[in-house]
This record gives sequence, C-alpha cells and structure tokens, in this order.
Amino acid sequence: MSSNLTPSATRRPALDNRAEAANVRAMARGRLITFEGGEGAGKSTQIAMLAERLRAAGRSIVTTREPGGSPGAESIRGLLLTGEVDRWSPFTETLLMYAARRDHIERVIEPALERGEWVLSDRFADSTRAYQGAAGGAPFELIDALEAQTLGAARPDLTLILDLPVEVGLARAAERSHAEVRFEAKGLAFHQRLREAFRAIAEAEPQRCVVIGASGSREAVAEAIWRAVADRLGVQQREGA
Ligand code: ATM
Repeated sequence: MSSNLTPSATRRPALDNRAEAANVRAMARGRLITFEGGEGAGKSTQIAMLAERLRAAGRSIVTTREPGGSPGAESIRGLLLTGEVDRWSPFTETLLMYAARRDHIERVIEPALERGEWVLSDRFADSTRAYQGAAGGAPFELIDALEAQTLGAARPDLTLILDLPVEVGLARAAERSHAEVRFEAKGLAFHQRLREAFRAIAEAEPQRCVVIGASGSREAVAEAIWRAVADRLGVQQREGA
C-alpha cells in the first residue's frame, strides 16, 4: 500500500526529471518585476544587480525602463522629460505616458513574457498614479480608464518601491548631470506627495508591493531586494553562484 503513495516522479531517472522541468520552464510565462520610487533611489544600479543575480539563478532577463524601453517610447520620453517644467499639463503627460507604455508593452514587455523571460522595468504604471495623479492632480478616472484599456495582461507580479527621504533623493539626483530634469525641478512639496503616494500604493496592494528602504549601502539594498524576490517569486540561488 505504501509504495502506491510514492510519487512516480521520484522513481524516474534524474535526466527525465531535468528535461521535464526544463520543458515546463520553457512553456511558462515570464514574470514582470517593476521598480518604483522617487528620485535618486538608485533604481538603475539595483536593477543591474538583481538582473545579474537572477541570471545566475538560471532566469532569462530583460531590463527596460519607462517612459521608454522601445524606439517609439524613447522618442516620447524625449518629449516628456526635457523642456520647461510646465511644458505639459499632468493630464497631457498622462496621455503621453500611456502612448509610450502601450508601445513598450506591445513591442518589448509582452513578447518577452510570452517567451518566458523575466522583465525588470525601471518604473511602470504606478509612476503615472503617483506623478501625474497623486502629485500632479490628473483625474484618477482617466488613469483608471487608461490602465484598464492599455495594460492587457502586462500586470506586475512584484513591485519594489524604493523609499528614501525626499531631500536625500533630490540631493543624489542633483549630483547626476543630465538633461532630463523636468520632474526633478517640480519642487519639494511635489516630491513629498510622490513619496506618500508610493507608500499608499504599497499599503493598498501588499500582495504585489514591497517597500524597500533605500537609504543604506547599495549592497544592503540589493540584499533586501533579493530577499523580497526570493520570498515572493520563489527563486532559489544556484549553489556556487
Ligand atoms: P527616471 O528618472 O526614474 O528615469 O524617470 C523619468 C521620469 O519620468 C521620472 N522623474 N524624474 N526625474 C518620473 C517620470 N515618470 C512619470 O512622471 N510618470 C510615469 O508614468 C513614468 C513611467 C515616469
């Protein structure tokens, strides 16, 4: 009787099991991990570090960013992030963000997920809720409607919100020399509303979001991120990696 309870897979040769596992992996849809937060939180460094660790754990990784990530969306990024602070209203920004996002989803994110790859995106839909909605005052009805019509199946499996005091983030961002300063120039009160908005999103969706304190060393932040990814998405580091 007890032999009937032995899982049949444990009696098969190891090679069969490995081939089967590889097949299941090849067919499975990938995962979408988004990084969110205010300025100067170190998202791009952390994305590069997580990508390396996930590759070592055997995952195929695509790293990308918003606004941008596809040629068309990168052109829209140029319109959004340069020029006068009041070049666009928050309403118009929302429409441009969603035009860019749809192109990015159609051409980069969705094909990668279908191939079974894991996509790490530097910002995604929560940024529109926080920047244009909560901090900018664009109507949430507009954002809800665009989300419902535009995202399709591209919903984040995990969102890591990198959190740090606004003054620290803006000071770090000011050290970088680049032309994309439209949002950095929006002032302290705007960035304070942003921080609160991201925290509120995390509180409203704790099953999807993890807030990561980003004030520590990059190694400490990377470790907290890895723990969140391992816990939530069940990744295990390969021995020796
Ligand atoms: P990064 O600086 O993280 O690359 O993001 C570009 C800017 O785009 C960022 N502000 N700054 N500086 C936030 C802004 N942004 C929005 O306002 N709404 C969005 O939906 C996205 C994706 C980005």
